[in-house]
Amino acid sequence: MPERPPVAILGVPMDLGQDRRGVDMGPSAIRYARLQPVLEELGYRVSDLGNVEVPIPEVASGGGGKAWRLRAVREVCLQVARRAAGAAREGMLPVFLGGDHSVSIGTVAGVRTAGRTGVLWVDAHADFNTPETSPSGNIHGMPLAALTGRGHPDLVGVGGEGASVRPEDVVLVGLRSVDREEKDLLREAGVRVYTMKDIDAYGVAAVVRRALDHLSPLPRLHLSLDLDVVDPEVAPGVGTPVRGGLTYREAHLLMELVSEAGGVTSLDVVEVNPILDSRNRTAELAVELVASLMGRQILELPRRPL
Ligand code: Z70
Ligand code: MN
Ligand code: MN
Ligand code: MN
Repeated sequence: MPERPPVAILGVPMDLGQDRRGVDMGPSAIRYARLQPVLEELGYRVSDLGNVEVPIPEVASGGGGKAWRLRAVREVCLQVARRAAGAAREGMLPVFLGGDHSVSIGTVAGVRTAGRTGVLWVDAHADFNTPETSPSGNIHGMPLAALTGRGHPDLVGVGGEGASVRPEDVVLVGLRSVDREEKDLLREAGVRVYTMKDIDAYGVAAVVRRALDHLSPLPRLHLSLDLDVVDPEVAPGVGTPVRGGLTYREAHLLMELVSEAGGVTSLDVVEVNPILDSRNRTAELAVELVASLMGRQILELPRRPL
């Protein structure tokens, strides 16, 4: 991967994976916060591929039993996967703008067709429910389970035959809200988890180093950034706020350290809800965090490690 691969922005204005309106406006809010010019100032060539077409909840087809609007979510994710696969195979670095986190069933299924993909899932939640374990029936609580081959066959099947990612290629960071049966699934799957407690105890730097030591041998790295990982006092514009999240500086440091270690080959920015936000703060934070991930530094000087 060259140092500054061309970037492709793809919006997925989907709010079907949960039941609060507004997250469908995430792509607009993030574009309004100047994502493209900020990346261009960092030296990237950027094409905005526009949005994938998404039905509104009023007309979206259901059919999932204990997974709301399953049919419509699957259709959207199939489109997303097709676009994601195209961008990744052309050597572009796709940046996907959600939408709720169910969009990642499509993004990861697509990019992994270009090579075995490690997934760094940065989120207050584990998103590891199946329709059977989910207390809500909301598909945005299921994407990581589906990607590792668990849950409804129509979601697992977005990635074609078999699972999109191996559980041992997944690391979760920032968790602080996990459902009871979801915990059992996480344990059985054997994915790596660093909770907020681990961050409190060892610091972001140690956690990121461990996570990347584990994932960096793989040819591709996908970062899935759910803005609700950041503390709601800093990032209020999310559908499912949970106290005790990353501070402003911890969130930036996480991105800066991933960047320093060689960066990512694809990225999701999800769960920004402008209706619940205050003056687009959360979208602006999202763009800042992407900038830190994509190489923005406080000081561009050669530095000596401590
Ligand atoms: C809960 C559920 C969730 C994101 C909330 C919440 C899941 N575990 N995921 N926000 N991104 O309903 O499954
Ligand atoms: Mn999530
Ligand atoms: Mn979340
Ligand atoms: Mn949410």
